[in-house]
Amino acid sequence: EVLLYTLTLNPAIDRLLYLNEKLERRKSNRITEVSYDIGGKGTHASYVMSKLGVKNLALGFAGSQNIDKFKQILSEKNMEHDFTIIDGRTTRECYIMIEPEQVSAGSIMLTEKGFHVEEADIKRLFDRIKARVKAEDMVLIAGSLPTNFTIDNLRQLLRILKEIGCFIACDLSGEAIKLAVKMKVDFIKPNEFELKQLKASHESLFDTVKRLNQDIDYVVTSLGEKGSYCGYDRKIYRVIPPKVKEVNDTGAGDCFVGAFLAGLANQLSIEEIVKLASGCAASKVMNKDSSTFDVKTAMELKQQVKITQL
Ligand code: TA6
Repeated sequence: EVLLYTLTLNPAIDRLLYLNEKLERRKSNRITEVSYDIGGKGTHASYVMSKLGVKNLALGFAGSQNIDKFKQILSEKNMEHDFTIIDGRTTRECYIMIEPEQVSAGSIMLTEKGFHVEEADIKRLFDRIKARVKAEDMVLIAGSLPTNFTIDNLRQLLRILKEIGCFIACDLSGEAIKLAVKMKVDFIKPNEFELKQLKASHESLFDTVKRLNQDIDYVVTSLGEKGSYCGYDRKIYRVIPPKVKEVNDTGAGDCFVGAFLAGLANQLSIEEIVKLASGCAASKVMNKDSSTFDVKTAMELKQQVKITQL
């Protein structure tokens, strides 16, 4: 049986701040409600997988100082996890400001940079991965890296996974995504900005997806209003998601990735996978916090996703 692992190296506790009006400078902006959610991209993907009934385990680092709060959120979300606890450190908080939907142009995210990890902590995590992950499994590495987790550390991690021979998915940015491309992982999800960083000067973004797809089986990217593109098996699919009432867009991309990998683990066709992922992400943006989506709504929205092969 395939087991999915998500690896969130720099997780967060999201503090959701709901405002009663549009955020304005030089003014007291009143918060009407505060709530907490799990943060960090791999954890969100795990939540989606669990809700879709796909067996998975959330791995990564977590600070000992606020571990109870962190674990409480994970258990409220019915997520299985085995985080490597870093003694004396605190898992970061990310602040998500959500304006009323009538005036909002998208949520505002303020993200702490996160804790420092020692070489010994990194080794403990890597040993845990070596002991658990098997060749038939799938591993998603998602989100930012702790400040002192270097590109060399990431290279070591990718080498370990390559040696195991599992499916490697990466939702990374900057130098990290460049390395993932160089090491020919199996799945990447660059956003438009990241795709521009990966593009050669003379290339169109579309040609970049095509080129990346020669070495990377799945290249999924969102190009804003143009919808998203999914490159698989030398074919590029354009995906138009259903229109929904947006309440909070935070975490929609993470939700897409989690559902996409869940679909892959369940051996769905590429069209079904893309529809499932778009349906789940569309349901996510209708929800207030940064992870929640509704399976039933997602299944309805899935039917409205439009896919064309380019
Ligand atoms: O994508 C949403 C989210 O996972 C939030 O929950 C927030 O914690 C943030 O992204 C973290 O992103 P980062 O790139 O800093 O790891």
